[in-house]
Amino acid sequence: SWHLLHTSIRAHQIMRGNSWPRELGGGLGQLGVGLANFLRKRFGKDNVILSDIRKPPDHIFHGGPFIYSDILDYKNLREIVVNNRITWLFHYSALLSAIGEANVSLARAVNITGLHNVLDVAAEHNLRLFVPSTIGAFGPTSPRNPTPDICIQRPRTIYGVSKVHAELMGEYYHYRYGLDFRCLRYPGIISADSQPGGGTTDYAVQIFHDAVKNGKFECNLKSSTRLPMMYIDDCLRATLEVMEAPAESLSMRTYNVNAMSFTPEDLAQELLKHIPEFQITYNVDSVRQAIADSWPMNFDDSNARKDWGWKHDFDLPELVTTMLNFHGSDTR
Ligand code: AKB
Repeated sequence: SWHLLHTSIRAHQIMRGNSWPRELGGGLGQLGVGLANFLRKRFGKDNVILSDIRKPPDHIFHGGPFIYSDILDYKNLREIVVNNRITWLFHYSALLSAIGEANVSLARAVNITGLHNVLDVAAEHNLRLFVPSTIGAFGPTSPRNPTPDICIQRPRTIYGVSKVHAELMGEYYHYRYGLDFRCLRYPGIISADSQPGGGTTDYAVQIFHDAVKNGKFECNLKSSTRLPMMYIDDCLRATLEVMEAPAESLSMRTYNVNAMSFTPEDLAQELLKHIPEFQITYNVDSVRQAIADSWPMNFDDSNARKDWGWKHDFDLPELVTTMLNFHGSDTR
């Protein structure tokens, strides 16, 4: 739907000022608001600016500075950076894997042209730039179990192709122009208070909602589909940690990060420990299944652990307890 699309595109640039007390950011997508809150705790409310092309809900608007920004409008980006003396930029705008296949030309515009604008504005104004990549940057010819940082990357989705492009362009700008580009390949991110939209790993968010509300869930991936996953708190912390890592500690500019790997069946078993009547059924979506079958099953993030000390906090049991606590308190 348009709303879904709208939520997941243009979602979030967040920029932070080091010496100048301004950050600009944006993003009303799955990760943007959580990241803004997280950065605001660390750097101060007024030092993070959230941006999107949509009108934010009241509680977000009142949570700190919010600004209109269109990733496809270069002049608008430049004006924001200059007027607010931005120094860090987090760029989250993207159409995700499944929705990208349904909107290839829009995905190409947002994921590729949008990235070009961000790279140029960051290089021109000497910004530190974070761009998330994904397990979706790998494909059927990549080693899947485990998938190391450096290996064949021939994804078959526009999302994956655009993310490989982002990794390579960011690294190119780094070596060619000295851009301080930092990139993490995220696994599927599971969050309680924000919804993803149009991804292949979305089932692992929706299952909690449906389990608590209805005691059952219809899964659009096969029961045995193993994918790398991470709880949002780990994801936000990894993002800040790599942004704060001393440049000398980074032997690369694009790192895999991971926490756990599970199948829908594993997740259902863990949920059954808390909700004994829970039932899962399977109605496979062929587009999502084909995508998932081409992605890593286990993600090797040993370089992140070695170089800048990455360590996840949440494994499957803690993930399930935390998500259920949230949804439980939500429905009380
Ligand atoms: C998706 O499923 O498309 C995303 C991702 C893993 O990048 N959540």
